Amino acid sequence: MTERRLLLVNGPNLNLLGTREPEVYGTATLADVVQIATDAAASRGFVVRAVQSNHEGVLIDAIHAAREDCAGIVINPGGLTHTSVVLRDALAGVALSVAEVHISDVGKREEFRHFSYVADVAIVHVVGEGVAGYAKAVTLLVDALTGHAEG
Ligand code: CA2
Repeated sequence: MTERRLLLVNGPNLNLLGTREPEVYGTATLADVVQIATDAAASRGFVVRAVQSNHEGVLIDAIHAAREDCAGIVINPGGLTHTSVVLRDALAGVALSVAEVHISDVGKREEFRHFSYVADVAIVHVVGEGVAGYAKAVTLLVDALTGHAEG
């Protein structure tokens, strides 16, 4: 592993965090999410580069660029989780370790949220733990990258 950097990817509509649907997504903002992930990474000597976009191609370009200088990717693909073969192909194509995180418990919501195109290209899955789940995803991914044993 050459770089101690993670790419944090947040997909469509996650820029709205903290503005609507607090009963589903809580009251934290996207800026709070970036800080939570950054703090969790820093405690293990990693830095975070964060991207959020409502445009699939922007996310894919950021994932491709991560090949150059990132050790892994933490991603909440938003609704693209359930629809996007191209996002999945991008993640598989860069061959970096991936952590998938969802704020809500998608398995207990509508049927269409139960399937994830990303799930089987990710080595870490954190679902339904609110925005704290981003810290857990970062920690589990860094542990996997650095060979830290589960305990
Ligand atoms: O639970 C999650 O993190 C999701 O990835 C969030 C997506 C949803 O489509 C997935 O099924 C589960 C939606 C993100 C939209 O976030 C909003 C936040 C506040 C207000 C409106 C949308």
